[in-house]
Amino acid sequence: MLQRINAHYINGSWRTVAAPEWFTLINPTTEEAVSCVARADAAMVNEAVAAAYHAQDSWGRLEFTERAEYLQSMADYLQAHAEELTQAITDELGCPLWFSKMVQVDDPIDALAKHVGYARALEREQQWDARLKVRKEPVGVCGLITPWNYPLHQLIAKVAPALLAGCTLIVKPAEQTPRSALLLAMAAEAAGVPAGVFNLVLGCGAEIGDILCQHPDVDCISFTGSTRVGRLIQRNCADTVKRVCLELGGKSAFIIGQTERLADAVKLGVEDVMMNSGQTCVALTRMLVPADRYQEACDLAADVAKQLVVGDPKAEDTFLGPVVNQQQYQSILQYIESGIEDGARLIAGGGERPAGLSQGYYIAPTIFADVHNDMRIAREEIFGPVLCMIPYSDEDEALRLANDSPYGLSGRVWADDADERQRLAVGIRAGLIFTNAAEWHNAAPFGGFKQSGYGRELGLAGVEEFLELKSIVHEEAAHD
Ligand code: TXE
Repeated sequence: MLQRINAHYINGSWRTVAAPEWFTLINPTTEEAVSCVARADAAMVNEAVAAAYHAQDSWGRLEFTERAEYLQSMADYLQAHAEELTQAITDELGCPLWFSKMVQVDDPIDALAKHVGYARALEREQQWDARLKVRKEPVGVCGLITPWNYPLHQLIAKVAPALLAGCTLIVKPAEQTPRSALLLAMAAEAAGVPAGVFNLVLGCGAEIGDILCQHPDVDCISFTGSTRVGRLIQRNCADTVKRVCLELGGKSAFIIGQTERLADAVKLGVEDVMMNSGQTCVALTRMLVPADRYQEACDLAADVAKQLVVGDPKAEDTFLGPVVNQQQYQSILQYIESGIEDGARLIAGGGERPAGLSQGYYIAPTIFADVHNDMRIAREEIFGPVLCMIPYSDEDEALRLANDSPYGLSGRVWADDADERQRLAVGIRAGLIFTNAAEWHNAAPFGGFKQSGYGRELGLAGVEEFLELKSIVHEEAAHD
């Protein structure tokens, strides 16, 4: 029995489309259709924009600390529904339950709660000198378009700073993963966020995206997704001169320098790429290793990959579930094929469904050795569990290879010596660099250099993306 989802949250109430077109959600583990989602029509999207437009003034006038209280209530609601969120994300995306809980749910709730703390650091108005006051005001009505790979995280990274800044929203989540967005709308409703401030429309990216990008009453589009769609959005927003924030793809490098802990570094690098079945924009998909330790690193990497358990996302020991859908599955298999044709050497995996799995979009952890940085597998974002091992001769070459990419989203450097780590971290042109075994930081401003996009999410910088500066210059010494 297919579950039918016909729910859009507009102007503070739940709405259905009268005669909807539906899209079907397939569970990537079973390949069975599990639900149908009604697509919002143009009239409904326009209504959502009108609601956001009318709610803007009064929401924007609240103090940061007043809006932060709503965020805290939303975080509390999500925390109370963490179990439901975890289950929903695993069903839609196929990632293991433990990963859903830790990374897909607990982490974004923590990021949302961190925004409550930023309110105190944001001052509405600053007096620069006797004549000049500079105010921070919300950008206005924002269209937030998010992808499926970290569904709740991607939403929170935009919704939390935009609401805190005083913007009103039309949220358009990925077609594949609507349920965390529905729960987030319920959180806004339960928190008493005023009508029109948070609007949610489910539907087709191109259709809704075009309306939002071209609408004269929408002031800003914040998008996370493919570089292809990011370019389209940028063009589409040109006529109405919107503020645009783009968080796009990556092909990040992990430079391993001089270390006595090569095995630890390689294990971390392999697991980083394989988690979420490689569907992570910051995945370290190119491992750069000193030439004199290349063979050793390849052997270690292949061993780690072969030990990672691929299978049922509900089983406790599973490290990788399936990839999200048939389209991604085919695309990843084609990339693996192209790597073989270009002369790279498979040392683990290779695409075939691992033994014992008869259905589901599973791909075994795959590692290529003898990769040249100009091969397609080293240049394009595969968005699957595929790692390229690349040797380098000295530090300059390591940095040249790391930076020889159209992308610049993230990177990691590993070295025993602090100076070497610092030189490598500073040398990589990317927005987020980890050193040694450092973990994700929910307050670190996150975003890309080069074709990985522009704008930042998370941290105070993420809130600034949704603020305008207004300078008020007085004739003489400012009063009051
Ligand atoms: O992304 P899309 P897809 C990359 C990754 C992946 C590839 C394709 O390489 O293999 O993109 O994934 C909405 N106007 N990333 O096809 O199409 C769409 O509905 C406005 C990297 O899923 O970019 C969804 O909400 N919006 C990435 C969102 O855009 C449009 C995460 C992303 O979909 C639109 C995901 C349009 N014309 C994929 N067309 C990352 N940076 O983390 C679609 N959308």
